[in-house]
Amino acid sequence: MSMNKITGIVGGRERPARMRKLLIGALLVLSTIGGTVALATPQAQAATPAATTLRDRRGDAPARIDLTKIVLQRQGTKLLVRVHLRDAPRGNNQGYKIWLDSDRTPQKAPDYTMRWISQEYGSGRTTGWDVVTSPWNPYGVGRANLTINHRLDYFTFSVPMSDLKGTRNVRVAVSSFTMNAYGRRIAVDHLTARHKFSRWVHVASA
Ligand SMILES: [Ca+2]
Ligand SMILES: [Ca+2]
Repeated sequence: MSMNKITGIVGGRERPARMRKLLIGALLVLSTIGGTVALATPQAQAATPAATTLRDRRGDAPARIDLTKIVLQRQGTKLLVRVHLRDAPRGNNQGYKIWLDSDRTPQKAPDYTMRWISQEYGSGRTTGWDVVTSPWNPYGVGRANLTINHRLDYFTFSVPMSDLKGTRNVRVAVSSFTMNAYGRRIAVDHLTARHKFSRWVHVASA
């Protein structure tokens, strides 16, 4: 019992040291990136726009693909796109597609897409509403990362702002679907409607 207590205390005291190590590691990583360090200054943080929530009707699709809200938020050098569902996605029979349109490009079509289908995810540039793929990755060759919260009902893509070509405002379209054993869609939900963009959302200051 006493050993457990001592271990607990030592563990508690050790934690700040470990945190410091992690912070130093993070700073080293940041300093190697070079140009992006400027974004970590207090001025730049103060200018970061607040999170924006875009809502979709609740109950218009099966729970695991039922989009309820999409939250867009700049975080340093990344844009976070968090997709909230009525229930946590599980299993292999769900797919999610997200498109981003930047205000810095003249085309009305999307510029960038992220997708998570079954166990695979990818991201990249678009041709119309399709992702530009490579022979090595049929889901795209962009640099967005996926974080899945299996316990809670959301997942998050983080997109490097550098992939968005200096965009100040983005708009987003989202769709989700369930598939049968042959990969055929059997239910679909869209953020409001198919291939319909949200309003423009401010994500970066000049
Ligand atoms: Ca919905
Ligand atoms: Ca909907």
